[in-house]
Amino acid sequence: MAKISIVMGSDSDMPVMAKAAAVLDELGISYEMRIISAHREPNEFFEYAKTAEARGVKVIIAGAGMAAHLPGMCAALFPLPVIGIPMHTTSLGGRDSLYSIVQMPSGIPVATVAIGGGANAALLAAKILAVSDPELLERLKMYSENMKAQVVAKDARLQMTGYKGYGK
Ligand code: RP5
Repeated sequence: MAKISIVMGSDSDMPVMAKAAAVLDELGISYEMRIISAHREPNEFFEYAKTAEARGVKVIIAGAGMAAHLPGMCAALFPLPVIGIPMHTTSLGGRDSLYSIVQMPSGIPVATVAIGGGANAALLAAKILAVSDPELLERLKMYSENMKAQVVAKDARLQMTGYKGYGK
């Protein structure tokens, strides 16, 4: 049973939402992934969000762009945590998405990550699950250790090569 639901308003959001899925894959967390538009198919959206709890979903990661109502409407209908990912947009640089998602009225929170922040949305969802899952918590600690090791290795390389020989 999927504990996390990844939902996006359009397949144009996929490059960002794929980053969230990749992190969950790496951490061994089951998830469902859906394309559902709150604006273009409101009845299907309502059904999805109203039944998520009964399907066993514990956290929803919702990504949307422009007048991005999908995360907020998930939070209105789903009683557990919702994490919102604002998409970058060409017209307003993603500020439209960010403000639409982050400026929720009191009582209906959406934990909003950075514009295009797919990986952090997945990590936040994993940390929420880890509150009651000690094995997942250990995997998250290992994830952090691996990140640290990568920075240490990069610095060691820089010390060896100097900036001119560092390359990429
Ligand atoms: C939103 O409108 C979607 O989340 C997407 O970011 C944006 C544009 O959708 P498309 O026109 O690319 O389908 O609902």
